[in-house]
Amino acid sequence: MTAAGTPIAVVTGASSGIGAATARGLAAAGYRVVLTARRKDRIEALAAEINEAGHQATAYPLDVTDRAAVDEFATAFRTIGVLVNNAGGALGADPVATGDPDDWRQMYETNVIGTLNVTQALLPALEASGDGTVVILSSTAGHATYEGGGGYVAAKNGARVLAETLRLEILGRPVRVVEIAPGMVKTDEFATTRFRGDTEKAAKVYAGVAEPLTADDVADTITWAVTRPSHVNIDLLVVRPRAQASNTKVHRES
Ligand code: 8X3
Repeated sequence: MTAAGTPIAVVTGASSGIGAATARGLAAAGYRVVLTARRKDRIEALAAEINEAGHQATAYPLDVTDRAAVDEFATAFRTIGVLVNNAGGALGADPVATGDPDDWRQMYETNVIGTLNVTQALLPALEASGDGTVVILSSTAGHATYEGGGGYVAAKNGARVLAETLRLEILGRPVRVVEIAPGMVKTDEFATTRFRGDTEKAAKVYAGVAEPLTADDVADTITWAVTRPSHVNIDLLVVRPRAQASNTKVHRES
């Protein structure tokens, strides 16, 4: 599936936001990127853009929660250099007392089981490369909770634990496990999806914040982490905008 010598980077959730920016960043860094997401038209357009820029990209429509589809996808690769588990997201910001269990279930399914599916399926190819890197996009929500964080915080804690446990278990094998935990990042879809299309509620998340992080800022940290020399494992990188000191302490200019 690749020209000999060009390492492959698989990016999940590559149709928008951090995933799309990471695909662009890794392509520019010399990887042949494989873009996966459910939205075929989006990843095909992005692959075309990357190829037109003189880099290498292919699109593969994939739902990371569909294990059979993920296993089928994995058969296309003998070796892979990098896997970026970015697919995921938040649904709702309700208190624990009234949160919808279906939202909790769905968030666990995408953020944790989706990451588990793709990581399990591609681990042999990552190991076969002799120098693989698994990146897991958790969140600052995976490190501290906040009111209304509920199911999202629980799911991102799951993603963090997956990263930490995998790193322990594959010690001695040629695969690094990198956790990237972004704080407030303003992307086209994260908050709008969380509030089910309510753009007013979504805008409030960033109200008065001079410069939330952008998808490019996070992509930059991911690209930096995976392009360190093989023996350097960036275990965890927490990245927030200067205006955010903690999940609940944000400087807003009125
Ligand atoms: C996004 C950070 O603060 O919305 O992963 O939970 S937050």
